[in-house]
Amino acid sequence: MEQKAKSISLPQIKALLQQIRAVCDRFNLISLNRRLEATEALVAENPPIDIAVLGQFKAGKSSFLNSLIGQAVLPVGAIPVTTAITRLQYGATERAIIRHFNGSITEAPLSGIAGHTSEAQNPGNQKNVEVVDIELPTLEAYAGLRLVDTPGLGSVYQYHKSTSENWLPEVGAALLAISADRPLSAPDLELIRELATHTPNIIILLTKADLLSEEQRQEVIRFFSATLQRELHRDLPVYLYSTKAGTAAFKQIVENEIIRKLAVNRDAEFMRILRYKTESLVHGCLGYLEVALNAALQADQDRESLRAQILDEKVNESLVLEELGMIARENQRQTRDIIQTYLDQFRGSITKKVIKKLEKDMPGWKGNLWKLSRQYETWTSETMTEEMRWLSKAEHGHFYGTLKKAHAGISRSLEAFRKFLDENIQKVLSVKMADVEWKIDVVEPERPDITFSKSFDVHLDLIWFLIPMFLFCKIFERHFLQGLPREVEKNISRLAAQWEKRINDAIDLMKKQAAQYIQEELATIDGLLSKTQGQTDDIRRLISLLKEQSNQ
Ligand SMILES: Nc1nc2c(ncn2[C@@H]2O[C@H](COP(=O)(O)OP(=O)(O)OP(=O)(O)O)[C@@H](O)[C@H]2O)c(=O)[nH]1
Ligand SMILES: [Mg+2]
Repeated sequence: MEQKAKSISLPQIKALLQQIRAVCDRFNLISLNRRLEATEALVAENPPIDIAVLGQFKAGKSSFLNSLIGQAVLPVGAIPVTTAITRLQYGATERAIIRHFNGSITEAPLSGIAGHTSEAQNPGNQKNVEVVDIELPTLEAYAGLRLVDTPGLGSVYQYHKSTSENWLPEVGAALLAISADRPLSAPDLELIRELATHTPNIIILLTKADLLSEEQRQEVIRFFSATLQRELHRDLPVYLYSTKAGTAAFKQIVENEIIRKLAVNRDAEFMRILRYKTESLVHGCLGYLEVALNAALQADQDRESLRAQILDEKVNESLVLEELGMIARENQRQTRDIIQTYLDQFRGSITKKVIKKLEKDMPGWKGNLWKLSRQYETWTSETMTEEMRWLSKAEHGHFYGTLKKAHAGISRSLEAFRKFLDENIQKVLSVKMADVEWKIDVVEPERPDITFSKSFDVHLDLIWFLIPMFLFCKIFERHFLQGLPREVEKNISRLAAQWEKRINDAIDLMKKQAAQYIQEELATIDGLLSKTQGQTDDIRRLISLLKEQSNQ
């Protein structure tokens, strides 16, 4: 991980952090928030590297730091003492700055810091101290670093533990203080695991080394190494320390090999820590995204199965649409016949009527065959139009048979579909659908505009100049009269065709309306079932984006 992390530049880190921020916000990953904030602050502020001394209570953390800086600044004692995070860093003048949770900042003399950082003088941190910053001119060699004293873990004071744990995301390098007389407890291992998400620099500081013989020390170190390998599969450097005996030698080693190394390479080390934290955040974020992905996949699967249960074979869109089409077609096929058969019964009476009328009107017509023909044409057109209009107006109520049948069929089919759908929804989602009235309107067709013209088959009139009318007048009159039954039949047939078209159009309209009901209803249900749809792809996209950007 460290190897790969080196390739990420500061702009890439910034981009990744933004990405992680977006993911955290979107999926409400509160647990990553604190770490993310801390890392964002590192990028924004470029603060000194925090070398934190952490560990169980009474491990000798504060004593170690006092020894390291050569000044008894931090309160120490035989009972749990340190109660607030205390940072030591270089400053031109000696001073202590007390930062409170409410944002207020006060200064205190160095001799008075125990009033803020010790359990005895600030019990339960009732003074609301967030952090105490101590500046010492003697720390000039460590400029760019901060030595951080933390409240001990495992004591009766739970908030000591939470104070230190809350602060962990800030850690740059961790010195895990373990008292030589209590080598590597289970909570220490836990702490190492936790630290590994925050820093690449974890060092074990075996304190109170004076309590052990040289042989025992080596034994403890071997024990550390074996346990760490077994439990965490890793090696960690172990340093010995004692504030009671041989301190100078221990101190020199710690200074040279830990502190000074970080001070000299401060910028490179800072970047290394930043990369590590960012990579670790990516890792954490990916972990959550995998969970989110699984949940979304599960939801997709559930949704698919819900969908399949709701839209089973009884609630099948294409089948019901086909059925509607069939009902419509079946009725449309019969429309013409029904109308035609009904109208045919009027053929005889209308024929009789128009023959009578022609017989009455024709004698008044004058002129040659051409003129006669024109008059006959006009007469026929007008008479038929009037007859058909009357017929249409008086009888159209009888044309609606198929329209009514189609309406009944389509309505029935719709009702059945709706019933099955509702039943399935109730069964699968335990939701009772609101009663919706799926009413198919019967749109009464408009009456056709009945105007009939041109009705001649043979254009005798084209040869009118060859025919002397005084001889043939009667013959033509007979011819015209004989043509009338055919005219009536033709016009009735046209009327039937016009009505057929209108009625079948109306049936089509009903079918479309029904289909629309069904499609809209199914789309609504699909919409309900797919509220989270797209999540899966989206999460996959985020995962690959994060992996790509972080070279993971
Ligand atoms: N024998 C021995 N005792 C030590 C050493 N360092 C510290 N002590 C003792 O260990 C006790 C605890 O020391 P502290 O420095 O207060 O320990 P701490 O880890 O800061 O404790 P908390 O702040 O309460 O977590 C004190 O009584 C010290 O005298 C050491 O090197 N050798
Ligand atoms: Mg302490």
